[in-house]
Amino acid sequence: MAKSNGCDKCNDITGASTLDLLNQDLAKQVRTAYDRIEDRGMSACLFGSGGTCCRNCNMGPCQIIDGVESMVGICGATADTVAARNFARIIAAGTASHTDHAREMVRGFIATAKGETPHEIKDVDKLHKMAKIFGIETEGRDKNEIALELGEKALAEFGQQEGELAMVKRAPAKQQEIWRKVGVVPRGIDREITEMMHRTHMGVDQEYQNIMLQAARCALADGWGASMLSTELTDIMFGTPTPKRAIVDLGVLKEDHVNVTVHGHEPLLAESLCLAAEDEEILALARKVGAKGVNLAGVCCTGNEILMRRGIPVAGSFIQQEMVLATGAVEAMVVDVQCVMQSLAQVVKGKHTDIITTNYRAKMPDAIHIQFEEHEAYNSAKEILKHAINNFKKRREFYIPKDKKLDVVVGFSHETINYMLGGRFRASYRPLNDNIINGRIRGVGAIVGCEHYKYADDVHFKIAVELIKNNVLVLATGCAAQALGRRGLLRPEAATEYAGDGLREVCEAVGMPPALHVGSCVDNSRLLIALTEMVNEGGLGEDISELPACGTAPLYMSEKAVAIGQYFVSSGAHVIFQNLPITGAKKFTEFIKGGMKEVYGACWDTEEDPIKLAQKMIKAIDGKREALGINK
Ligand code: CUV
Ligand code: SF4
Repeated sequence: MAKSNGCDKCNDITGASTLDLLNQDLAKQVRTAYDRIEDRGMSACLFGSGGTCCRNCNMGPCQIIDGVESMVGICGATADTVAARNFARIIAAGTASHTDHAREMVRGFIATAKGETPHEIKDVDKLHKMAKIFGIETEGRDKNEIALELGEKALAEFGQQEGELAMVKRAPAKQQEIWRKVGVVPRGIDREITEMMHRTHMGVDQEYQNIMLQAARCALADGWGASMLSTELTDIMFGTPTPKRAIVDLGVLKEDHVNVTVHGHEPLLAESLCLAAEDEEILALARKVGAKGVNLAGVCCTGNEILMRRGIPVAGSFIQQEMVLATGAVEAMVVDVQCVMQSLAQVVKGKHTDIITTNYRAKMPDAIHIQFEEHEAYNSAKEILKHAINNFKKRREFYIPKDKKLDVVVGFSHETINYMLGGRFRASYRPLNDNIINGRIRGVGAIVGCEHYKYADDVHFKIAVELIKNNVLVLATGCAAQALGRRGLLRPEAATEYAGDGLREVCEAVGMPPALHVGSCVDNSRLLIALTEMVNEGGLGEDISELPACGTAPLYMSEKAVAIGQYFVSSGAHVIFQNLPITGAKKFTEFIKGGMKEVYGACWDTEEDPIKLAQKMIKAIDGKREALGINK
């Protein structure tokens, strides 16, 4: 890594271990996103950044300047149309990613119900709850039979053409009414994505408000459809997360073990690797090459999935994926889909590490491909691990940062939050609502999404501390949650160290951290349910838009984060990002940041400065408190 790189730049964002690693000779040759941004020598295109570059047809590409008559598109498209189309396509791509992930999970779920995988139906309680939502008879039926019917009904939701997605009716009644009135209830998951792509084709929908109606429907198909299906069925199969201690740090790699890092998103592969890593044959092979065993560690959202359910440590988040490999201590990085940098294969050049792609949908030059077969999950996983074990003896120079391992408490599914606050005998959100009403807790702030190279300081940490200090309970997912973990905010002690008096009191009484790790990106659907339960518990208004709650994905990188943001806004939750690609279109920006509020009771906002962003969140929360008459 280049000298200047890092040290000041990724100092805070990636934590002390990264800094330690960067100072080692072996890491200095590795090139990362931080180096590449410096080497590019040009800044991002203003049209692209502002959302007004259109290449939707071959008369263009057209760069549009708002308000300059000669600078509309060749077809006459205005800045507002182009920015809306681009924004909507980001949402469609994000939704498609969650959808394709969810589809694989549902297929794995069906295979599991049929007894064709090494997994089993673990959470029968949740199975029954979901069966009820999907109108499936449970009385006197075997769990696998129920699961099979649930899986098939879930799979049908992707290709459904008419009607409403089943889980829409989980939302607060008033929210559903709004959606029906404006016509944005998702009909079928794939249909909404396809229609979005069609409507943004050249010469179709050219009214930004109308484009955004479909964008909302598409995003809702993600939040209340694809993502929620993925979360719930994954929970039923692999267990609903419960609180557990774990570690998030580069230092989780082990000198005397075969280190296998799992990176990507779909936990079918990762769960199979977890099972296979305990296999006697695998352990024997590991011992034969002189290792004590196989050490699995997660990266990105796959990391979150196995962290939440199994307490498997996380080696690094998105922006650290190259640094994990820079240690020279990883035998294989096993990847599936999403958020995998193409640079990984270059980072390991000359090292013994293999990048193993495992999914036919996602291959990379210079990586090794071992197809993960879901019907042969266990054997596929063993084959992958055997490959890694063979690399162990080839390990040469390596460096694992030591003694900086940070403890975290994770596993806060919405059921857990329920149980934790409500107690053993009456799991409920009542105590949370009561604490919000009596003012001990000011409100709820969600910090979700990715990280990227752009900001030197730890944006997530600063926002979280500002919120916690002001008695806002933080719920976190994705790489943002890992970032908070690296900075110590996912420990119960953090309440004593950082929280305002009211929040501290509540956290100390229950023994919970002031920032709760709720899961991966698809698990943002847990937040939709948590918010809904708060509404249903009473005392805080009739729908999500009345709750003292606000969300942010400050360092968003992925298109998925925009889809998530939009489904929160369309569900009534105010969302603030650091920036959005809309600035080149004035009326569209006004609509996104204001007009949308009249439709959904919530809108988007942007703020670059992390502290000011947090203060905006607090202001939004206070506004809701005021309206509820509880802002004493
Ligand atoms: Ni799905 S989407 S960088 S791994 S959170 Fe991490 Fe989370 Fe963003 Fe990707
Ligand atoms: Fe240009 Fe219109 Fe074609 Fe877009 S659709 S590239 S604005 S001509």
